[in-house]
Amino acid sequence: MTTLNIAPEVELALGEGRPVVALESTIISHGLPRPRNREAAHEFESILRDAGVTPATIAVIDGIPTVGLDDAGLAIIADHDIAKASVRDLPILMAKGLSGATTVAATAHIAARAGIRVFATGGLGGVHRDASESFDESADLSTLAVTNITVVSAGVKSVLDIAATLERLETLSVPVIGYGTTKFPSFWLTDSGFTLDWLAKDADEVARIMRAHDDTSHGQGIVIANPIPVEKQWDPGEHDHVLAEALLAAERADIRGKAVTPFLLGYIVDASAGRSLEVNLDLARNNIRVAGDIATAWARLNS
Ligand code: PSU
Ligand code: MN
Repeated sequence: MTTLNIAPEVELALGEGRPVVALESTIISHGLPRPRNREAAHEFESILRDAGVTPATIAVIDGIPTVGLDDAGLAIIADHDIAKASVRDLPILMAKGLSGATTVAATAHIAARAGIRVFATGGLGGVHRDASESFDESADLSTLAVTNITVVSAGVKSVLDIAATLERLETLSVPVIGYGTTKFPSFWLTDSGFTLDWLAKDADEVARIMRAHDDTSHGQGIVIANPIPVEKQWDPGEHDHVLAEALLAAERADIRGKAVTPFLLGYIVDASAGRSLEVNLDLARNNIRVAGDIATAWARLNS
């Protein structure tokens, strides 16, 4: 991408081999309600800066894929109604000079082009529950199959078919590694009931896996599954009940395509009177801290 706009501080950090973490913008524009989303965008960056890591929030601004947003850029993704952009939307936004918030797929794609190795998000997209009929599977998965980046996430949301999502990641040869545990989380909940084959005991071990992956992979990514601590998870009873309601509401309203995930997230925040939102913010912070540690370990390993 010749038209990539990389912020000077990000370019400098990458050039000097210092740690950089990419951050997603769809979580800000479509995943969190206003005005908390703008606070969150700034807070997410501060968590990294406080840890000596350079943040690179990614979005398309006026047609230019941008790596490292300034305050004006953050305001565009937080306060304006902009497109949710996956990888396939990038050339269209670019040609039309439009802005868009990048999904996990598009963020990973742009970050990798910029030479960033570590990326933090809330939850990955995956296979939807009705996928055998709707064919709705997030491009997050197909993109991670061809994009060498390490993504830290709290698993995938329980709105998805978690078993099918894990199967697809296996088929796509994307390693899924628990951070300090083999329990795979389901976003708001610490344990989805699915067990992973492998865990990494700390950030240094993840960095060593990344190095070995570079020698053996065909260019796919790595998923680090980082559960929220159990004392901070959403109440499982309320979770089950609100989730069932949200899935029914999406079906009744005949929501399809890229509107599905934002619809479910918005419904769940409202129906839980914001309790799910606090958990969402906590798990994102938690992922960002771990991504910062991994980026730091990666920089150390390569120094
Ligand atoms: N998970 C979240 N919050 C989000 C998303 C996922 O907890 O905002 C967003 C991410 O940007 C992810 C996208 O890449 O939803 C997946 O959308 P879809 O299911 O349409 O592929
Ligand atoms: Mn979809």
